Amino acid sequence: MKKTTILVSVLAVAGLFFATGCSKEDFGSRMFSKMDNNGDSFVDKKEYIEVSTKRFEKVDDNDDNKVTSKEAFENRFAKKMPEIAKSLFAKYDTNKDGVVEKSEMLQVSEKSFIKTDSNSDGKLTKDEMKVYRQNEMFDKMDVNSDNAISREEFQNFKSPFAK
Ligand SMILES: [Ca+2]
Ligand SMILES: [Ca+2]
Ligand SMILES: [Ca+2]
Ligand SMILES: [Ca+2]
Repeated sequence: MKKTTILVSVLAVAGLFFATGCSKEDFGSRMFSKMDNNGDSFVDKKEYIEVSTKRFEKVDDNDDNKVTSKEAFENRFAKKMPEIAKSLFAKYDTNKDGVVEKSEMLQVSEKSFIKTDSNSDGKLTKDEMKVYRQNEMFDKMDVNSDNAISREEFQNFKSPFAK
């Protein structure tokens, strides 16, 4: 169950980068530098949560701090990757009422930060992110194991958690 949470949040970030296909190294470092806002080579909890918040605000079309299923599925990302959007929505909607409130999103993000911070020092290094995000999910998606994810592999990837 915990693994599911991590993988799903990985998928969200990965979606930003795989649209055009990229190498394994690229994937890790681009994601990391995107999250490391102040460039100190650590991603702290604030930075981590900021990324989730920005994503949330982007999807929350009418700015009421709630993401309805309509908002969640009628955007470019969801149309391109409906399976991922579905898993994400289910993951964030912790009370299963069909709406993701900002407080739910923050809770889930905080949990996944704690899980990724394997030495519990409150900061994520590139390596910690690598272990948790890059490998787990990259290997799942890299169907032919050539260490690169093609656009096709990305598009064919079906979340094992979607019904
Ligand atoms: Ca930082
Ligand atoms: Ca809304
Ligand atoms: Ca909810
Ligand atoms: Ca750490």
